[in-house]
Amino acid sequence: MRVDVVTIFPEVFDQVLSSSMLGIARGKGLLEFCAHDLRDWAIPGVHRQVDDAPYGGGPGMVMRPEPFRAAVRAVSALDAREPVVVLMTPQGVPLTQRLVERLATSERMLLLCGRYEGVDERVRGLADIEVSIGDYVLSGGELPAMVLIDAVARLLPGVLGGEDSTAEESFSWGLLEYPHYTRPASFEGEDVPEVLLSGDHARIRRWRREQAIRRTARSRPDLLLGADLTLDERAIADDERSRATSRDKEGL
Ligand code: JFE
Repeated sequence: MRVDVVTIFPEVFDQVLSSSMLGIARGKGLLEFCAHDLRDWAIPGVHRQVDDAPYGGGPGMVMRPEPFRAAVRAVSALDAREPVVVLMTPQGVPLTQRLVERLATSERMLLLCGRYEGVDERVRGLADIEVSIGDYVLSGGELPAMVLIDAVARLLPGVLGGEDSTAEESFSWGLLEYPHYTRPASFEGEDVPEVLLSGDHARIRRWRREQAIRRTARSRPDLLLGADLTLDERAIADDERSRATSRDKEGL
């Protein structure tokens, strides 16, 4: 996959994208990445301006549409593949694993990062999709773009076992992960659950599934609406919810 980013801070990507998994993916040629400076397409003048005051008044600055328009044209033309153009914004659709999986099947992405109070409304027309990484306001689109690249890159075939995870993931789809343990078997009085040392793989599988359901019921009950649970598993989830309710009543 090829990923291009348009930003006024291209240098912040280089460090993150050369480290760890992303660096290895690039080294293997599975991920091509290029960050472009939006100011290369700034309004001509000494200040290389990319922003201006908002029409209608109000605080802060808004990013002008012309540099983004010119950048999308020029960067798109650097490769024959047609990119999926993604605008990072708090007003976008939420980034979910399902959306990450869909984006991972594309050959090319072009990510647009704003700053200041955001972008002129006409920049939205350049994008195929607007994506938010969560309901909090960051100072620009660069961190969201890095989050998106990381989430997509680890799914690319050959990157980090980007294929063989399917069996385990379908087992727990829509649930939080079960608890993991490694050595030592006993740590400051906390022991690894006996079941994991038993060698009884059917029992381990049942225990992990139950733990995943209980965790999800505790921290993310909203996810249970979309999860495929048996009647017995629904009962486990309800049990965990009633424990939460009695904790609440006791003020804990
Ligand atoms: C930009 C900003 C004031 C935004 C209400 C460009 N998930 C997510 N959180 N924050 C962003 C994305 C994000 C993305 C792009 C951005 C924030 N800002 C800052 C300032 C109001 C804003 O929108 C500018």
